[in-house]
Amino acid sequence: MKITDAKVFVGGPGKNYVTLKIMTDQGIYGLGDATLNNRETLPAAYLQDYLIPNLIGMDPRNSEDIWQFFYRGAYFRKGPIAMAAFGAIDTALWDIKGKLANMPLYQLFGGKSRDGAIVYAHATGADLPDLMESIASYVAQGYKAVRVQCGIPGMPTASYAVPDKKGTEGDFITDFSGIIPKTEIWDTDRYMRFMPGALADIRDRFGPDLKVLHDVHHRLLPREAAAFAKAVEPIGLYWLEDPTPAEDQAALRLIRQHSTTPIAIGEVFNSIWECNKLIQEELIDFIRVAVTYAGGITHVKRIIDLAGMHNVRTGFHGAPSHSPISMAAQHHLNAWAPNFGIQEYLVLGTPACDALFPSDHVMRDGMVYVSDAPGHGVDFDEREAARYEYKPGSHPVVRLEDGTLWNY
Ligand code: KDG
Ligand code: MG
Repeated sequence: MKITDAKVFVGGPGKNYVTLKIMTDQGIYGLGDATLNNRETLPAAYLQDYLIPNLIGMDPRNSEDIWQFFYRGAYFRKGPIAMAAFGAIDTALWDIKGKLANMPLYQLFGGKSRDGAIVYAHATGADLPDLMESIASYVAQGYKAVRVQCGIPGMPTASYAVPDKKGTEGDFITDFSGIIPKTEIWDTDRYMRFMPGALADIRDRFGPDLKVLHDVHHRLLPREAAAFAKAVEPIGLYWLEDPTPAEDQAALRLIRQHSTTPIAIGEVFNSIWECNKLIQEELIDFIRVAVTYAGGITHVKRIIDLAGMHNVRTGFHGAPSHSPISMAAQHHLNAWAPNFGIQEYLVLGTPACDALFPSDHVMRDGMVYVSDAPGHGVDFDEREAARYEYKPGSHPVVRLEDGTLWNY
């Protein structure tokens, strides 16, 4: 069996999804996702210019050897651009393998460990009453877990992932007006004074059963993060995410020494080499990597197995920049993984997205039920794809009030 051709498409409804289609001499094709948010053209170029010319003629069944060929063969290893490109190839090859075996991917991993996988939604508000309404709407839809982000009184601009006006819906992460970023202003003191009380109010209003998650988005220094994790301990968060940037991994020891609040980290990691210490020292409770830019199914499966040995559960990244293809790969891993925790999930199921990526994965009452179709179970409509083109966008940058650049 041989790979005969591969094509890359960039575009989609509301996002620049990078979709890879690998064709074979047996008529079977596989689909992968290399969407690196706001840097989408880079994995697409790596695929087109270097990887696809090497793929032609390879046997698609040898997905492990192909992964090693690209990873070791690049000489310069890792990095989000390369790992997104390898990840898309790997996911497409697993898709082909599933179609050849006439089995859904979860069967190739070891079968189902659960009926459905719990997901969490994003509730957000310009202020606390606005956020309460947003949480209530997700609870009414059956969600059992909600990530909560709130505007901070006195903060000069909206902060991470919240609107500046009440009742606003939308993408507060990517600004499609161009590649020059907008600036958010951050004030740690205001955040530290307000957020623990807001989380306590949310717990009072929604009771003990709702799983409440909160994303600090790398904004605190290690000592502040330890103080914050300690202050919110009585609230019983399901997790506290990215309390401090994880380049400084020793900092996580300080948080652990001061608090038992569960910590989730890893959405910016792209390899096992960035999380092996955190996992082996049991400094985190949830690993947040994504199939999209952590090297695909082959590499993420290694991370899951390492995490399982150290009581670390999965909580894969599922921001709207992951296309339904890599989300489906995660649905299959979530159905199988013995150490599955939770899945971040934003409703992609708009009619336009469903038309571009048809599938029968089901999200109901805050749970995902994985498709039984062979492979990962998501298709790609090339005629629909022709309606979209690449739109430049950017993440905001963050500064302190005195102008100092801070962590987004
Ligand atoms: O591109 C950046 C987003 O993926 C990130 O801001 C989302 O933190 C995020 C999350 O938890 O989904
Ligand atoms: Mg996050």
